[in-house]
Amino acid sequence: MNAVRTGLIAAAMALLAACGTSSSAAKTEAPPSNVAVTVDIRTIAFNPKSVTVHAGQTVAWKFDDGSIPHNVVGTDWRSPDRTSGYYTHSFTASGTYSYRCTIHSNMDGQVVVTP
Ligand SMILES: [Cu+2]
Repeated sequence: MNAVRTGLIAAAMALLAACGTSSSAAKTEAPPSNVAVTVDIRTIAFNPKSVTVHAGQTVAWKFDDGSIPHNVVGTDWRSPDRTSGYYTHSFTASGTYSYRCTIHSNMDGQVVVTP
């Protein structure tokens, strides 16, 4: 009886430890708040290649291409080279903003900002 109870407590504690680990990992990977659109960076491409948001909104890029590093470079903004996590940029004025990854020559995308 005591052995069963001890076993159950150990199992419960292991479960709690596992939950704690996974929830902190999930927090690290959680998308930033107040994001209108998320662009997935995968297979050496921006997916989708073109997104449309309203002025004042924020776009997030999710680095999701295994060990291949990428960056997001616009005319006056740029992310670090990364293999994981998120980068965000807010667009305040209407227009079409082209951007690219400077590591891969054919890797580009655009953000269309409408009023
Ligand atoms: Cu790239």
